[in-house]
Amino acid sequence: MSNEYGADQIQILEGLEAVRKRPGMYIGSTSARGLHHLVYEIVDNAVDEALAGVCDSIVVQIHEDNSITVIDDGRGIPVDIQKKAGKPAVEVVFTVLHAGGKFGGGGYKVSGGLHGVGASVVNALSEWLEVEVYTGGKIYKQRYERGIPVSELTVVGTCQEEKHGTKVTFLPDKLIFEETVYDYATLQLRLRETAFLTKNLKIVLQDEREEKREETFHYEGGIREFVTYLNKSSLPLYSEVISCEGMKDNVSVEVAMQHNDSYTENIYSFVNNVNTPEGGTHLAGFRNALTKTFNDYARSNKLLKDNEANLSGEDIREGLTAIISVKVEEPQFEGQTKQKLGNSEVRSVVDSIVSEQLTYFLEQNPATAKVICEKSILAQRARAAARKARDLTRRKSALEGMALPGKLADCSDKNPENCEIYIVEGDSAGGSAKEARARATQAILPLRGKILNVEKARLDRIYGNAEIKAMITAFGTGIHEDFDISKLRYHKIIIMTDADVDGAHISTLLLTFLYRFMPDLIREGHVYLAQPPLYKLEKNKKVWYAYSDDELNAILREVGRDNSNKIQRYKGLGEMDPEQLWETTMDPERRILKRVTMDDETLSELDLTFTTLMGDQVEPRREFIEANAKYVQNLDI
Ligand code: 28G
Repeated sequence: MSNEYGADQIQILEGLEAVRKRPGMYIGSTSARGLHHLVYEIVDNAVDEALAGVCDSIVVQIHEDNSITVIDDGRGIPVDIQKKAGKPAVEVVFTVLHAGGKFGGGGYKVSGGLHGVGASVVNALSEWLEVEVYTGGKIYKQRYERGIPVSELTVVGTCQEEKHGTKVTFLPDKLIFEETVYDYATLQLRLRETAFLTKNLKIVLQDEREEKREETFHYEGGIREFVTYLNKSSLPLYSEVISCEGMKDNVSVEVAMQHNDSYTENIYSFVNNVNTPEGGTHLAGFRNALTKTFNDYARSNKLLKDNEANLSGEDIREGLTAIISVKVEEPQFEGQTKQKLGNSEVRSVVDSIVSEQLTYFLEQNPATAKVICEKSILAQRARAAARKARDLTRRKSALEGMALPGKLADCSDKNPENCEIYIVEGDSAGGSAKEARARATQAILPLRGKILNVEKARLDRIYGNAEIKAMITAFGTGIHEDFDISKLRYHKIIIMTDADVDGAHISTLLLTFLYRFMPDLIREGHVYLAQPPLYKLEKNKKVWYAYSDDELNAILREVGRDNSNKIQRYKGLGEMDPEQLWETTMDPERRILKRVTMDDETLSELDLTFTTLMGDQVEPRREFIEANAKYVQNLDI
């Protein structure tokens, strides 16, 4: 390597240093999230090649040491000397900040999001990185350590003349990242999403670590298949996926949608393959087209009578699963988290393409059109009923003050900061908890049986549900637009359920309710999961409690395993007497609580993962919540 330090070199070193000094500025964070971002950055560059129509397969490998390899069969990053820099273009791509993205040339730049900063940032944050380019029958290779080239770009071998592509391998720097172990499920989710959004692109994910796995994501139907996939846990209302596709003023638009029998709206929008959880002009254009087109159709086909009000957008979107994917050459992102598309021209492009093609679809498919209109009319009526029910409870609470639910055993302390409420499954466990509690600061609200799944019920039923009403009044905050966190009556909301599958299901449903109706409680860290023990072990009048199988085994190793132990496996909270419940699960000095924490980014992403990608499957949902819940032990000490 040359030892001369020109102005260019100095600039490059300064750039690398800036990235290593403030990694968060470039990849968001140095937590697990940032670690996974490194992969997305490299994969995004390969996807750019696919979008340019010159790459149809990407392989991602997780190696045993948690280094990552990404291989594409694109054109290969150019290896010829770039005039301006006097270096191979590939070296420029990996060492010069912001040189990763590609504009123009008929392609779109994928990385339009917050951290779309490319290969040089990944390189700077890697202990080492190796790039190989296959082109013209030769294999070129260069290696970097913490972003600095440690070899020239060299020909290291030959390959078939026709072979072309790029291979990048990197090891995230342990000096930078708090977490350096890759999570298969996280990469799987993202790569599957990318494959859905890029029709015909094949993405292979391989895990070479202990639990070897390999999966291929390849969807010839693109976002149409995405919609089918999202709807697989519920019943579609009609068999076809409706789709629109077009290009106008250099904006490309793809939309796919299908209603299911649920009551929630699941619309996901993307700009240049990047999810926009806050929506923007593309979503606004879609919604406008949808509302207008369905009202026009319903009126002209007499499904809505002259004296009936127009369907609202919400009515039409009830139970709708949709994907909106636009490609824009220079996307502008707005809003606090820069996740909202701002380009105003996109609104009318999406509106006109969807209006025109949806009108045509409805005319061609009158049976389906009728099903959707009828569902929307039902939604309209239910919404009116829900409004009435809500107005009634509002008026009630204004007139009579909050009447607390009868089942609530409230605490005597009136300072919310000191107070906690245990939401307990079942009357018998509720009874034990009422006896066990510290009356001054701990309130108990027993819930009976399975709680309503708010994802599967209309608003009028949700507001009418006794358990949900009890929680809303006990918390004191109100919900939705009435929500006021300053009125929260307990700063800890503790969900206490049996340590079994049913208990896990109930706590998942409760968290779903809180997430949907009072997300700020989770955001602000007020929500906790109690951790009841799984085992009680007695020997020579001494007692141990174990909260996991590992812990039980550790205790057994310590005290010795013999016939004089009487190990008791707790099947439910109800099996514990009040004293045991206090000692193990409720005493602030001794208990373990899990705080459910989610940052804004997780909360907005949650929509896609939580509701639909997991659907009715309780286990993955539970795992997701657990992964986002942090242990808080002996909180008050
Ligand atoms: C495997 C992991 C990640 C990539 C390409 C291909 C080209 C390219 C990448 O160009 C723009 C142009 C020259 C510097 C473009 C090849 C046009 C013609 C490419 C990847 C900037 C970058 N031939 N494949 N970049 N250059 N794959 N995969 O990164 O001046 S990046």
